[in-house]
Amino acid sequence: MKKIALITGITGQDGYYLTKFLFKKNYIVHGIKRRSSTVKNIRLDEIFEKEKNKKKQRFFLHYGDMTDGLNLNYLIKKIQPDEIYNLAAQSHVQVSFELPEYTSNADGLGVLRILEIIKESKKKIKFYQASTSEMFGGSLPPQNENTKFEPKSPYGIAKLYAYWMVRCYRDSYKIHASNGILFNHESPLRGESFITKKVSLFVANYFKSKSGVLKIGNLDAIRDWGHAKDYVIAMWKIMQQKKSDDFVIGTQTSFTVRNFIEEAFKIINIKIIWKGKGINETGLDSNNNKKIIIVDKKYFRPNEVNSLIANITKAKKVLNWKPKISYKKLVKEMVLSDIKDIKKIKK
Ligand code: NAP
Ligand code: G4F
Repeated sequence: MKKIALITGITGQDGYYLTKFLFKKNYIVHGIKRRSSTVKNIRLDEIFEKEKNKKKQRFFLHYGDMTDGLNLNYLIKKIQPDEIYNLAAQSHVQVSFELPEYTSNADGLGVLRILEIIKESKKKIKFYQASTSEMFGGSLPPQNENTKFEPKSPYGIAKLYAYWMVRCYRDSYKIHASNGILFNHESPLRGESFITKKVSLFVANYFKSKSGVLKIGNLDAIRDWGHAKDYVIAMWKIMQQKKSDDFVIGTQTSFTVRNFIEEAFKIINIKIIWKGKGINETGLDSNNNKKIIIVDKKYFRPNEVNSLIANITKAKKVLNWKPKISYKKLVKEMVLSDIKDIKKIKK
């Protein structure tokens, strides 16, 4: 019997990679997507194309929303999944300061809604929650499963609520429910308002046009950046454990936003020269001294998480998981993919 997976947030970055991975493992995949005024799902287009001519359908999409309990109840009862991967979230930290109530509803209460449905289900359904290193917030790195949580954003706090609900339902009702506490992971499919994609897109455009200015926030923030393709394997491995549990997933490497920018420009053979300090800092193209990076207050957050670096000792030991794609490879893949996309549009 093929296993049935239900993925919320299937239209997101991780949804794409997880769907592809679960097909390899012979799953039937159902996904929940939100209604929107456009029909395009750029990330899912490729999967649609490949799946549409298959004799036996193994890919199904349903309208739904994490804020709509009735709908979630209807879908889970109808689909009867073996595993639910809850990837749906308002996932942008800065946006969560502008939409704190909505973020809490979708990212926090949304998880409670699904756990309640699982609790009442006759079928045993396993649950994976997309928890985040953002929950560590102000706690000093390296962070592992025992590090104190000190979230600094409405997003981090909503996710922490969800994290504890998962633990509560696991302990109280013996539900197989796990938290994957994932550190930042990126790919060519990353949303365009996250820093890595914002930079790779700018670099690709600059390569083509030799013009433009990149407006940026905190250059000194430190992140542990991995590749989404590696991280969805960890999600699946967490789900396959006999006993549900919580795991930190990252690379154990760390780089600043400044370093990410330098590394991305290196791909197109440009060295960045930094001038000035703080809000007045700028980045120049060393070939022509053109100012191509400026700091803009608009991108500073009301409260910043300065440094996130994973300690993945437990994941290595229990899951036998470690990342395969290096930081340098990730940056290169993102920049080259954006250059290729620009060329396609120009054709
Ligand atoms: P993403 O690209 O932003 O995707 C989020 C997905 O959630 C999209 O499919 C989005 O739909 C959907 N969504 C948003 N609000 C929803 C709602 N109210 N109801 C139903 N669906 C909703 O995020 P990602 O990078 O793939 O991350 C996946 C999950 O892991 C998220 O929960 C994120 O918070 C968490 N996480 C991510 C990272 C990371 O570095 N990527 C690290 C730790 C944890 P639309 O396409 O319609 O917007
Ligand atoms: O790319 P970011 O927006 O990611 P952030 O805030 O770390 O959150 C991501 O990772 C979390 C896991 O730790 C996820 F849970 C979450 O869903 C999301 O995927 O920003 C990274 C850093 C921040 O310190 C930010 O202040 O880059 C800094 N930054 C500097 N300039 C900027 C910018 N971030 C963005 N988005 N845009 C800027 O212009």
